Amino acid sequence: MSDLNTLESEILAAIDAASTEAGLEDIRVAALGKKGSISEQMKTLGKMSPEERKTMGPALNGLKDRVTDAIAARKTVLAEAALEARLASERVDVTLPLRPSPVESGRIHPVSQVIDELSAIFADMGFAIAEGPDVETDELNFTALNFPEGHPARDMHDTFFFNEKDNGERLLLRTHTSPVQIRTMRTQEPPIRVIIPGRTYRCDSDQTHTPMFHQVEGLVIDKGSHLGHLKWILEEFCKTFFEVDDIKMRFRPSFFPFTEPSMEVDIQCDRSGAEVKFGEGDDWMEILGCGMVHPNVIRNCGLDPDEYQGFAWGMGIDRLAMLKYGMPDLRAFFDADVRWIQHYGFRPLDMPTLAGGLSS
Ligand code: 2U9
Repeated sequence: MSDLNTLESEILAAIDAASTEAGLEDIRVAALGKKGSISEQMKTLGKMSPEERKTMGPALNGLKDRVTDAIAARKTVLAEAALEARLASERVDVTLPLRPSPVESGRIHPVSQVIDELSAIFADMGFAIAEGPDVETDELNFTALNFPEGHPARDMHDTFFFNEKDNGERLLLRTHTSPVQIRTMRTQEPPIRVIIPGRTYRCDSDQTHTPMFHQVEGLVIDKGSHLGHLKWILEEFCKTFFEVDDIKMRFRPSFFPFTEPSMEVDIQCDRSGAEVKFGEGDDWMEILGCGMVHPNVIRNCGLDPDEYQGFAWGMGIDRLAMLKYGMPDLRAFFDADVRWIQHYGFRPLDMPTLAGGLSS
């Protein structure tokens, strides 16, 4: 029996000293495997007298159980230690600053930033975002929008035309994103609530005009839409975009072929300091144009103006960026000068959201 006690002490000591699961497995095989030290002892039971077996049987089974339990307990300890070591080695501290990488050095262009911001704002109001081609037909860019033949906007000095096609059709670079609203009204059943951000082209170039610029137009077509809805939408947009709690707006009569009545909208600002401030001051800044969609335009899209009505608005995205972020010259937007984008650009991971902040 003392031999068994000695054997047990030796095996339990080896189990406690095991530092790896593989080493523990070797100890298990050496003790409990086919030729293990305890297994060999078990094999002698068959040659013992009944009297001896009465004592040795329970003694050997007890030894086997205690060694088995000790191995299982040590295995759990080693497995937990291995997991802790792995977790420690694979831990990532997400609060560490980004390593200098393209994500860190790249910048989002202010035009892209403003498109993301206004898309988040109007999406929250239930607007879809529609797109269309930059190369448009004369019909979609002018005629369907109630521009009469001979209208000055149709002249070459304002619009970029392509050479006349064999079938007499003249393609052009769209002068506004309005053709996309026409496409939408001709393909989608009302109610319609869309905004169309995109590139537009006009033959113009100075500190505040470039041949290619960006516009966003919005359109609502429904059965009971009215100017009160338009006013609310524009007020909510301006307050959220300029990140002010309140903002005065002024609606002045104007004229556009595609809207009647037409209005130009100014917002309250303070230009007395180095930077223009919005939502305060006694000055005014023109920000957009809008109006009720002209019945002829509704008719040109196959809808009955006695059944459907709506309103639309348009604003310059580049202008919004200049007003909000203070760039002095529109031409620099498109010079692809990396110093300009490093200064005025936005960090790619700072995605504008209403909840998280537009220009955080
Ligand atoms: C449809 C019907 C009506 C879009 C509108 C304006 C007023 C407007 C200018 C603002 C500055 C263009 O970027 S800008 O130069 N736009 O003032 N745009 S209403 O009205 C539409 C559009 C499509 C079918």
